[in-house]
Amino acid sequence: MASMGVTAAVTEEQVAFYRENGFVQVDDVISPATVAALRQALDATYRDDAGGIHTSARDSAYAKVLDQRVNVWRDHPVVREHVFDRRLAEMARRLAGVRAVRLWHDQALYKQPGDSKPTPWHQDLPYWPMAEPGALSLWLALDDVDEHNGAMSFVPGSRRVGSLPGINLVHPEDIFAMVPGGALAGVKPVLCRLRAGSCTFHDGRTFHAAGANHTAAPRRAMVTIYMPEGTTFNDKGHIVTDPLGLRPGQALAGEAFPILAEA
Ligand SMILES: O=C(O)CCC(=O)C(=O)O
Repeated sequence: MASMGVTAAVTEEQVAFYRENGFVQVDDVISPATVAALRQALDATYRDDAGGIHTSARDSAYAKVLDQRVNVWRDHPVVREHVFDRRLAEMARRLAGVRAVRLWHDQALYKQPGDSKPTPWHQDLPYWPMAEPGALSLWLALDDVDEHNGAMSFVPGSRRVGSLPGINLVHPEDIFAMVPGGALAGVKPVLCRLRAGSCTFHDGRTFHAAGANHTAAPRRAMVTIYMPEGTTFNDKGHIVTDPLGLRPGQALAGEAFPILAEA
């Protein structure tokens, strides 16, 4: 795939920003040609209902929040090439400050036009069967995103409150009401408007949300989730680990969770 005009690495400033705030925006990480190739691959996957695990029926309440397909890399070489991109994984490794990162899973996240619903404020780690924190997501915009079509917002520093109960994404609880001692009172969320080909990284404990898609076109995002090497299974049920028969305390490792970057 073409790689002209793309950001090669995160800067020291971006690493420092991520460490302080738990998220960071990195512009132009993939080329327009790669954006086009990923759009084509994912649009075909959605159109043909083939590729990755489709997590909900198309007409379900959840699909109005997120029309999600998990681990598309297993079925689509173009997506695999993107997910296995060492340069992107190296950015994640440096932000996390670890020796190596493995793939947890990828996910295509479409907000379909029509009766689109916002993604409520939540953390990701409570949904993941991981005993340790540190996993982070690369949320890649495949369309320009802003407040009209589901751009993401993040609460700076919110990962410091730790891992709270998982939020129901269809009938959401108020996550801010769960924060001990009102620790985030007065902290303003940051909306990240992105051009297609730009991305954000966020820690699994960082509070984030996205508006509904009020436009006539899908909002297409491709997410790669990295976890520090050595992250262990905590026995929580999850679509990715349920078929694997893992024991609590066992490292999430091996073919299902390949190493994507190491120092
Ligand atoms: O794309 C969205 O609207 C939400 C994405 C999200 O919550 C995530 O990537 O963790």
